[in-house]
This record gives sequence, structure tokens and C-alpha cells, in this order.
Amino acid sequence: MNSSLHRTAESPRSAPGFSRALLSLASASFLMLPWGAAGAGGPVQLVVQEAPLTVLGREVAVVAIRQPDGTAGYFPERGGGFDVEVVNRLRVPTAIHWHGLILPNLMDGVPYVTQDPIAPGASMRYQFPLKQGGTYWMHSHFGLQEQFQASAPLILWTTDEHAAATRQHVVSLTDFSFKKPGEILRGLKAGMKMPAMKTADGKPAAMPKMGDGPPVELKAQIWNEATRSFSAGRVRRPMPDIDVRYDALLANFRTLDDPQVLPVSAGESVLLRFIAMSSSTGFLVDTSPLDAELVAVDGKPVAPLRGTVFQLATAQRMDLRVTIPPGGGAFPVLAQGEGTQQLCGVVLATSGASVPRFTEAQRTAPLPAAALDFTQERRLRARNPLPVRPADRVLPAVLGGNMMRYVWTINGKPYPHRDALTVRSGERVHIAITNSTGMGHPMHLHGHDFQVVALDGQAVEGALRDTVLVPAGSGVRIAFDADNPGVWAFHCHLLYHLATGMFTVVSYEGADTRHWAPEKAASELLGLRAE
Ligand SMILES: [Cu+2]
Repeated sequence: MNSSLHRTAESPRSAPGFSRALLSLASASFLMLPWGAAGAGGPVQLVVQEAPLTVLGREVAVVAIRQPDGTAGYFPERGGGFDVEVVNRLRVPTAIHWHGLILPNLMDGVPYVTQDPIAPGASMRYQFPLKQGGTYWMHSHFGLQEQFQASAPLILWTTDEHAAATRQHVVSLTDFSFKKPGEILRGLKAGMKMPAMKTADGKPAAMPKMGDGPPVELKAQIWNEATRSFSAGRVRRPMPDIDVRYDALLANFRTLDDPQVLPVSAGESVLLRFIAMSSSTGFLVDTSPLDAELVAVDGKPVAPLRGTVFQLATAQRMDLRVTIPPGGGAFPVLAQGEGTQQLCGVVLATSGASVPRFTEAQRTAPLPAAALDFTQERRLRARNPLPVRPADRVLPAVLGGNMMRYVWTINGKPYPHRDALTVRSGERVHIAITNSTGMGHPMHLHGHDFQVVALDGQAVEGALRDTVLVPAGSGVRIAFDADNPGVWAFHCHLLYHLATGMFTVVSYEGADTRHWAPEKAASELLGLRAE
């Protein structure tokens, strides 16, 4: 079925037959147009509005973040800086966060931390110099709104990013439920986690813990020392603990029964910018039969790693370079949801290649995907690591939860509270994250690049990131320089964990805390409309 998120209701181009062309607009426009707003006179408008999306034959209302011409997202040149006016055309408040950007604190877009929400009909301007290049994204940070697909690409162009490949495409990966997010959350809180977890008489089954279940056959990413590359492997492990089951996974907002076909040329090198915009799903991305090279994570370059299977946790990004064979053809690139057999994907196709439809059987993976782990993380090396320096401060962050109440915690406390992780300007800070729960948590620090410096107690000179997965029972130590004063969100990026407490702030001594109002945070869970 055609999904039509990028269609503008007001636009004459909204005729259904044009939706395919418009869907590729986000990826095509920045290749062909001098998109920089610099000198164009004023900010680029990003309108947050309801939009129709057809998923599996059913039309639903979602939230789109689009420029007036229908382009989803924002593609600034670094030299021109960031200059956006967010216009709220929803019937509820919103706030849009620029995920991964190093920016002034009050531009960060987090309601009740760095600003008040943007009221219906109101707008807010965000203007600051850009310090980074690469693959980033934007999403609503207001309540559970992100689950309404309120997210979009944010590609920061630099000379290096333009030069990375002559052909570049964005591939956004997300999860979709016909249930409203409020309903999903109420279900989680009621302990009625997912249909598969009900007993035969319909009662909720006991909460399984990671490692509790019997080992089953799963698809996992494995590292081959002989070829020094990643590939798919069959492993026997317990099923990953997944707490939200979705109706579909979407790649560039389309299901696999009508995937987006991305144009490529025979023999050319293509850069695919993957963004995990999902609310609660991690992915195994499979490029086979094409070999790929992982060249950046979270927008930041890494020493290239080859393979056909790569891991992408919720809210992370990765840039994969693939080379199209000289003979051309059609090449599916698939993403499978962690702990599921669900697939989504795009097809890279040379001109004139026949693009076969995915049969019903091909739209479901033969084996569920194993839990994401350190197989890939442990081999990542930052191209531009932090200068070597001892830690001035080590902050523990113990991830916990109470499954009977569906409450998630950092250092034993569910947000909201006023116990910030405090740092002082000029310090090298480590956060030692340990995960005492049975689920993996993708932890995101706002406003800073951090480096992964230890995995399960073993020192690594790992990747620079803004989001790192801490698998069940594991530990990750991250390092960053406290050089950007403010009050910065630090949280699990699984939406229902963040909404039920796995959230805190890193606060600089003496920072402007006027917008930080934790007591208001949990009271505003509205998404598309008042539910
Ligand atoms: Cu979490």
C-alpha cells in the first residue's frame, strides 16, 4: 500500500499518483538543489501538522514535520547555520528536539527542560551556528507524540559530507501501531504487555526476564575474524525482551508490500544514511548480497567496517556505503526489528531494472532477530576521538525498573525529580552506565558528543556518539567534555521508558534552570490530540 506521509494536503502535488515521487523528495532534494537557507532571507519554516498515512491499507492520521513545499525535515549547509521556525499547526502543544546537535541549551527543544511547549497555533525560532556535519534527525519531545511518526531527517551538510558519495539516500526506519500511544502506555502499565505474553485463557503471562526463556534459533550479527567483516549468523539464545509489539515497520514511511525504490547507477558508490526514528524498536540492517562499509555512526565518522549485517539501536544513525555492481539490477536493503520477524526496507535499483514485488513470505523474516549487543560497538573506532585525558568526575547511572508497575529508573528514581547529575564547566566527565534490567536501553545525552570508553568494564577507544545501547545486564562508560553549559536531558530513547521515568538531566553548576520544571513533565502526555 502507498504510504503518503510526505504528501501535503494543500498541495496540488497531493494526487495519489504523485506520492511516490514526493516520497523520494527528502532524499532527492538535497542532491539536486542548493538547499542552504543561508542568504535566503529568514528562517526555514518547519510546520508540525497532522497528515494522512496509509499503512497496510488503512489510512490513519500521523504528525508530519515538513517545510511548506512538503519536504520532510531540514538539510542545512554548515556554513549557513541553523535557522528554523517551528510552526505548530496541531491541536495540542509540541516541541521539536534536534537530536544529536551540539547547540545552545535553550535551542534544544525539550519541554520543561529547555523551553515551554509550543502552544497550538504558536511558533518558535531556533537559530544557532552549526558545529557538526552528518546524519542527524528531529523529533517531537512532547509527551508520546513521537509515536505518531513526529520525526524527520536532519542532514548537516559540509564539504566532507557532500564528498562522501555522489549518490546519497536517507533511509528512515520506524515502528507503527494502529493503537494510539496513550493506549499502548496504558496497556504496558496494566501489565497487559502484548498478545504473545498472554496465557491461553487471556490473562497476562508472568514477565519473562532476559535469559529466563529457553534458547531459540535467532538471526544475529556475527563478526568473522577471517574476513574481518560482519555477516548474518544463526545463534541459539533466549528471545529478546521486547515490551511493545507493532503492527508494522516502515522504511521511509512505507511497508514492504510497496517499498520505496531508490535510484542508483551501475558501478557507483552509494551512501545510505540510516536513521532509527522508531519509538521502541532496534534493527538489524541487512544489505546482502551487497557488501557494505559502515563509515559513520550518529553522524560521526568511524574507521570503516565491512559487512552485510549491521546493528542500529533506537535513535541511532549509521552511514553505510555500498557499491552497485557494474551489471546493475535491483537490490533490497532490509531492516528487521529486534526480537521480531518483522521487516521493512527499500530497494536500490538501476534504471530499467525489474523490481520484483516482495511475496507475502518474503515480507517476514525466517528467524526472529536476536537482541542487539556489543558485537559491532566493540569494533567501532572514532575517526576524531576526544583528546586523551583522565576523568575529573565519574557519575554512576544505574538503569533499573519495576515491571509490576511499569516504572523505569535511573539511580533508583523515576523522573520527575530534581536530582540532576551535576557537572562543572571544563571537566572531563565520565558516566558509568550499568543496566540491571532485562532489556537493552539506548541512552541518549543531549547537547554533547560523547565517546564510548568502556564496554562491560573493558576499556575501548570507541565511537563518538550521542546515543549508545546498553544491553540487558551490561555496562557502558561514556566520556565527554563539559563544554556546553545548560540543563541537558539524559534518558533512555525507548519512548515508553522515557515517559515512565528513565530520564534525568545533566546540569552544569550555575546553569540557567528557568525552564526546568520537572513537576510538569509527566502531566502532558498528549500526542496528536487530547486523548
Ligand atoms: Cu529503556
